[in-house]
Amino acid sequence: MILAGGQGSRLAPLTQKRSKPAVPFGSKYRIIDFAINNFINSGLFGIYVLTQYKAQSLTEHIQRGWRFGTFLSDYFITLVPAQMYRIEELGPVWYRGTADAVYQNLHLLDNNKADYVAIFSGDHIYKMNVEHMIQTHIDTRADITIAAYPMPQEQAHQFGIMHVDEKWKVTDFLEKPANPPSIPGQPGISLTSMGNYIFSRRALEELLVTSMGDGQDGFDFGGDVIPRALSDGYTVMAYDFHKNPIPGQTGPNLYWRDVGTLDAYFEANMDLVSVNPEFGLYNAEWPLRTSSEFSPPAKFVHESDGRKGQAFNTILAGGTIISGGTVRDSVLGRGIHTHSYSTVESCVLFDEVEVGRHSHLRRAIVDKSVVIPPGTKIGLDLDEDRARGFTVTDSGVVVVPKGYTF
Ligand code: ADQ
Ligand code: ADP
Repeated sequence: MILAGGQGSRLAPLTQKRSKPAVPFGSKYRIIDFAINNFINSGLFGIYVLTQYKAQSLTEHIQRGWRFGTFLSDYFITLVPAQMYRIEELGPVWYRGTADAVYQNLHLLDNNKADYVAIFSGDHIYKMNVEHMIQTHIDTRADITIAAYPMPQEQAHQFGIMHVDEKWKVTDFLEKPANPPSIPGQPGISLTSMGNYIFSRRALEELLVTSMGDGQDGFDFGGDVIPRALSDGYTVMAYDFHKNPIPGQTGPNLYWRDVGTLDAYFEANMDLVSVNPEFGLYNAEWPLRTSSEFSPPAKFVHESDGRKGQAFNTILAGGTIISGGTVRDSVLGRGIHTHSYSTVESCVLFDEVEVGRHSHLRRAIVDKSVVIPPGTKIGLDLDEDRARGFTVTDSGVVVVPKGYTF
């Protein structure tokens, strides 16, 4: 099960019309693609995607791009919007939180005779061999296994924090504590929950029925179900993400990003166009699939009068035309058209953005379907950008919302 109902309000305006997992990332991907690829590359082919908030874009992306064969009934990616299956018991409520989203769909487990259930967040950029985590869960005879990522203490207050013993058995779980405690023996480092869980089926059913039934402490895994599992004596293990083996990749698995803020989102995109990215897109043993849409080949146009269409340290997708202008250090989606004498530097352009002649864009994120008129400057005078109603982040990244008209 992939939890994909998150609002992602700190990513606004990119999430004004779509949920966080549907936000484009890295030219042709959507954030949710990384979670789905983790499941598929781990040999897990029965996938439910639980959606709620502004799900239309996500729904269309999954329907268009992610389909298995039609005759193998246990190979599926199925969208599960909130649909009040428990209205008689709960009244007319949507998913009240992450655990409630699963609780309201527990009947799906009966369709699949599942012994173990992987419940993963659809919000993060990373590679993870889920099969290895499941095997570890089985080997340690855990009821619940939580993926764990060590992180500097000062950044950890936005996450669930685990205390573990020497065998990484979880002894305490604190959801977003103001002062995150450090791992015993490793001062300054906290062990954070990645929001990815393996549950043994019996434990999942028992815990959801007791904790969602009273709803005393909320309806989330981090805030409610995991603390209750500990107090009720279930075996909860932490799984060391750094030891997660990815085929075709050597050394510890280090890359996991929440991209929950515009600055984090921007930096993660810029990493992809650095000379040696931390996150590799080109590992043939860990293919990163996404919806394949028809688009013509990308084209670079060099005019005989010397106008060069050129791009450096840039990734771009089909249908893009770089005509007589320069693009550098940028992430371009599908169907971008940049015109002569334009400069695009350190930008993230979503699909169908047109950059007019003599325009200059620097450190900007431009959402889908925006026509930038000739001679426009974005990211050069931040006061002017604010006056136009653009979002300007703490680090000075300018965000132009979807469909903005100048
Ligand atoms: P949060 O970051 O607060 O903490 P949350 O908002 O609960 O995460 O979202 C987790 C996942 O569930 C996301 O993928 C989101 O899209 C999805 N989601 C949220 N609300 C949903 C709903 N009502 N229905 C369906 N899906 C929903 C969690 C944990 C922390 C952990 C961090 C790691 O609670 O302990 O550290 O994730 O990022
Ligand atoms: P994205 O920008 O994420 O690529 P699309 O432009 O493909 O999304 O839109 C996906 C779907 O989302 C559309 O078919 C439409 O139904 C819905 N949608 C997008 N924007 C709006 C809006 N402003 N109001 C209502 N629905 C919208």
